[in-house]
Formats: sequence, structure tokens, C-alpha cells
Amino acid sequence: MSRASAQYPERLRAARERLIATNINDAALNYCIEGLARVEEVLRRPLRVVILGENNSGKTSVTDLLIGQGLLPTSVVSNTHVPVLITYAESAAIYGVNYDGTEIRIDSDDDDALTDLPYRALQIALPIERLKTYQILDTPPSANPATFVGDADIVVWCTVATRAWTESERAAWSALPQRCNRNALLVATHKDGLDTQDDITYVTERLKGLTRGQFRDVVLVDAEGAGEGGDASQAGADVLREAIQRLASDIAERRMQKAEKIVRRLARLTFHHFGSDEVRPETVELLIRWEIHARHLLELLKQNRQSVPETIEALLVTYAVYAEKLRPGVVRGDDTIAGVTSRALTTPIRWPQQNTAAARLVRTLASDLTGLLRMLSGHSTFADPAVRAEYHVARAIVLTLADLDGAFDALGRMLGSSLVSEQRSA
Ligand SMILES: Nc1nc2c(ncn2[C@@H]2O[C@H](COP(=O)(O)OP(=O)(O)OP(=O)(O)O)[C@@H](O)[C@H]2O)c(=O)[nH]1
Ligand SMILES: [Mg+2]
Repeated sequence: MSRASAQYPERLRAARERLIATNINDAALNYCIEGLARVEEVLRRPLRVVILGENNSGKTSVTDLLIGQGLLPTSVVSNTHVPVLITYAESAAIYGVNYDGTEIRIDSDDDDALTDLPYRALQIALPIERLKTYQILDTPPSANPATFVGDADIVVWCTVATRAWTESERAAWSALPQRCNRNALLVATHKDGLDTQDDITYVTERLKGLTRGQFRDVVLVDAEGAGEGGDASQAGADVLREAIQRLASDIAERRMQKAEKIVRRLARLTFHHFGSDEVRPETVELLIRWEIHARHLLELLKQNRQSVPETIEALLVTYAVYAEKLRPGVVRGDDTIAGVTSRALTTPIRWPQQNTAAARLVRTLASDLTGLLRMLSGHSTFADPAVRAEYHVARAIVLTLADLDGAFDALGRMLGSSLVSEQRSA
């Protein structure tokens, strides 16, 4: 996981806790706090690596190689009977999962051998750092692989290097949903069964050729060689862990980008509604007039009686008039809130291609401006400076999360591009 994606949930938590500490009871803010908690939870959830393959292909040995403990029972006779989930915990523990989903701790001294217990699944918790990033599910050969891929983030298919990628394996893999290919690894066990380096290279290349597009990588391991004094690195444990780590980092990065997008939208929505009940009574009338005015401009755009750049310009000019009325000097003076128009001429970029996207952008801008005006009309409501300060803090956090600065920068670039294209066509 990159540093940025590791720190992001922490940043969200800090923002959320500070918002809670403001003690402001505001519906929009409460909604934002709840949303942030949900995003954090998703970001913190460890990824799940699911180990699949035909019977005796080395699934349990590969799982063992990944956790590096020599702890799971592997044998040609005693197959894995139930799924075994390996998760992180500060101290080791084993649980049996009953058919009704309840978990029972079963690692006390007087318990039976694990394989004899009538559980639906086993969960083994271990204090291994790597398991914080991804948990591992070792699967039994008797079950349909499709039942395990539903909540898999990374799928590992185990095959035996000396007879790898049989017709039945090919069929079983192609029966799984296509999306499994995206973060899949083909692991060939029994690398020690190949005599020379040439053989290893040949099998690796052959497997890559046969499964092109179906796996992100092919890794050969000696999953037996790492146990009892064996050299884990020699056995391919490092290569395997690195390959999984690469996939995990990619997924974590994508998750974070998605989360950032959701947080920006959530915070922007919050900003649009935050403090609706807290405006100065004498400004209510003005705000209503602004809203009617803005709605009228959006309507003109909708009816194609005004272009997107014209609408934006009209909105900004109207905004400036109302802002000036609410707080004289705010637009003409050097108050930061008035920075909106001044950035309008920066590096040109294109307008959104589709009209619907442009119209959405304009609607969002109108709501942003309403939020800004509400800020101007609410500022001096509170006699208590401490409460006012908390509103300031909450707004600052929401605005940072919403990246409104970035949004206005983008708008400025768009306005720049529209002027350039207008000049060109003139
Ligand atoms: N020499 C050698 N033996 C291996 C390797 N990987 C697994 N084995 C052995 O192959 C047998 C089966 O390995 P398991 O890890 O239990 O295979 P599995 O896929 O979990 O088996 P099931 O759960 O029954 O489907 C065991 O005896 C392992 O010790 C390997 O890379 N080299
Ligand atoms: Mg097994």
C-alpha cells in the first residue's frame, strides 16, 4: 500500500472526529459524519485473497507459504475439508464457524483435532502484519470455486508445475466470472519437480502463453521446500508475496481514488446544505431572491436560450451582487470568498463534451454559490464567539474535503478555454 493510501483513512478519521467535536447539530453535517465513517470503514477493510485450484494442487501449502508459519495441515491424504480464513489479530486464536454463522473459539488444549470438528469454516487469527493488508481464504477442493469468488479481491489459482494447466483447470477457470481475471495470479507449485533452470523458464513461458489475459502474473514456487528449516526465499515465498503485494497496492490505490471522489461529493453536498437554519433573519429574503434568480438562469440554460458560458457568467455576476449586499466590500475588497471570478483566466482546458455534463456542472456551481452566500449571511448570527468559531472550523473542514478550491480552479480553466475558443471563432 502506498503511503498516500495508508494515510488517507487517518486523514478522514481526523476530519470526522473534529467535525463531531464541534457539537454542531446540523442535519447536513450529521449526514457527512456518517458518510465519512462508512468510507473509512471500507478503506480499512483488509483485502481478501482467495486460494483456488484442483485437489492436491498445493492450495494449503501456498497459503502456508504466504503466511510463513508452517502451521496448516497439508497432506496428500488429509484434504482441506472446510474453508479456512486466515485473518489478523494481536494474539493467535482459532475459531470454528458453525452452520448458523456463530463463531466458537477452539484452540484451547482439550480441543479435538481440527479436521474432526463439524464446522462450516475455520478462522485462524494470527499476529502477522501482512494480514492487516490482506486476509487469505484457503478453500476445500470439494466445493464449487464460484462460491468463494463473490467477495474475493485477489484470486490465486494453484496448479502443479509438472502438469500445469490441464483442460479441466482451463474449464474451471473460464467458468468463473470474467472480473476474476483482473486481479488473478497463477501459482505453479512443485517447482522443485522441475530439474533445471531451463525447465523452469520453459514452464513459466508456456503457462504465460497459455493463460494470456487471464492472470496478471505467473509465479513458480516450491511450496513444500519452505517448511522445517527450508529456505522460504529459495522456495519462492518472496516472489509470491511481492506479486500479491503489487496487486493489493493497485487495488488499494483504486479504492482510495474512488473514496476521494465520494468524499468530495459528500462534502460538497454537505456544504450546499450546511447551516441552512442559521442565517441572519434579515438576510433570508435576499437569499430567497438569489435562489429564484439562479433558478431562472438554470431554466434559460435548460431551454437552450442561454449557453453554458453565458449562464456561468450571469451566475457569477449575480452572485457578486448578492454577496456585496450581504457583506459590503466582500467582492470589491480582498476577502478570500470573492476569489471566484479572479481565477477565471488560467490554463485553457475543454468544456465537458456533453451538454448534460456541462449543465450538471452549472447546477453544482449554482449550489456552491448558494453555500457561499449562506456563509456570508450566517457569519454574525451567533452572539457566542465560541459557537461561531466552531461553525468556522466545520466549514473549513467541509470545504477542504470538498476541494472547492480545486473545483473553482477547474471552472476557471474552463472559462479560460471558452474565451479562447470564442476569440478564435470571432
Ligand atoms: N514437493 C512439493 N510438494 C508440494 C508442493 N506443494 C504442495 N506439495 C505437497 O502436495 C500435497 C498437497 O498439498 P496441499 O497444500 O495439501 O494441497 P491442497 O490443494 O491444499 O489439497 P486439497 O486441500 O486436498 O485440495 C502435500 O503433500 C504437500 O506437501 C511443492 O511445491 N513441492
Ligand atoms: Mg488444502
